[in-house]
Amino acid sequence: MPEVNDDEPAETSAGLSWRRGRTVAEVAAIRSGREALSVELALTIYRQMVRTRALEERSIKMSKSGEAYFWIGGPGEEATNVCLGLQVHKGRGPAFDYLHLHYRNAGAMLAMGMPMIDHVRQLAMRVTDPHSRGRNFVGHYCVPEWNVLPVSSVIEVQFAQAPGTALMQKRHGGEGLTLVVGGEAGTSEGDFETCLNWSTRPGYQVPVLMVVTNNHYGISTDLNTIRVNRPIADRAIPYGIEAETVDGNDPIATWHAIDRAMRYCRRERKPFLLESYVSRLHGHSSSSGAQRVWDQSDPLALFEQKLIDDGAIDTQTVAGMKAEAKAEADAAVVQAMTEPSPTAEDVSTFTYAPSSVDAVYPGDYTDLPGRNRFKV
Ligand SMILES: Cc1ncc(C[n+]2csc(CCOP(=O)(O)OP(=O)(O)O)c2C)c(N)n1
Repeated sequence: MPEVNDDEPAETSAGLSWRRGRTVAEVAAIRSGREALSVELALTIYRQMVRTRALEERSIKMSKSGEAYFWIGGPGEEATNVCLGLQVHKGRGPAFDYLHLHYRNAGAMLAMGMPMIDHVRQLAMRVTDPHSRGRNFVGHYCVPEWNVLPVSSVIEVQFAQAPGTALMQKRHGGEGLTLVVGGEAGTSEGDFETCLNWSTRPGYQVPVLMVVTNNHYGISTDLNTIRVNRPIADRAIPYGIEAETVDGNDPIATWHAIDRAMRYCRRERKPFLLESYVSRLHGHSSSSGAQRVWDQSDPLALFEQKLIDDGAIDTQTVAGMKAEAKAEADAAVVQAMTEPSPTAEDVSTFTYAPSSVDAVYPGDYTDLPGRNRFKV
């Protein structure tokens, strides 16, 4: 299984082409405190962060221009998302990781290899949207081939579901883990406690990696008004769960924190809680205006400056990479807007998966329950 998900060929990337003209031998690694990443990996992460930001900014523009009616996403969470997506073991079935995501995880999905256009198709509500056929909110991904379970708008339910896939993985054997992601406000819901509890039952500890992206706000509610001033990660203590906090705006620290947490879950077959402190650079969603917030740290700008200062990249290459990402996002929008919308006829299509053991809806269920039964 690949250690890093990076499906695109390196030679098509403006981010790597600059090396043809110069050597990076003198820049051995990019450091943050005691931790470091190879230049190669740091540039891969940076490029995926640039692509994610370009997609998010284009998505916000779509919501403001009327090409889409609602936006929610993760500008400010790129470092955490990309480091997650690159380290997921993607595939179908219990040998691979299961993902119960949040609605701010575009960066993780792009890093795993999702084409930008599939995000745009959902945002623009096109029937070509492979996640929901144009029926769900943006960022509500579903990819059976990669064990990405449908994202729920109802926050935190993913935390109640996660121990289920993890239990199945533990029974199956191997190193597959279950990744579940959610915001800090959602941890006030009982579903979060359910995850802590059901992942630690005596004799049934399961490999769930809980990632809480703490952006300090639940829509407009300040975290300090709803919780004692303690890390969410401390909630692991009474359950005996291993936990860590990390500066989610620092991709180097975040990469290693995720690496440690994933190794622990894969090998020990036990849960881990990682709290990642992130920024919220465009407010909650388009419903609150999605204006750029300027008083929060920008993980992309910070990492970019570090790479430049350390001599790993130059400003010209940065500009090229950004232009390439913007063009990729623009092309995705142009293409998606030519594609058809869903029709009334397929409202009920794919409501339930076919099931040979379902007595109520056997076979391929494609209609509403009892629709014809009560017709006179
Ligand atoms: C069960 C439930 N309650 C309330 C909402 C409305 N709601 C949508 S997003 C949100 C805030 C969630 O905040 P947080 O968990 O910190 O995640 P963030 O959006 O900040 O990433 C709320 C309350 C919801 N979707 N589901």
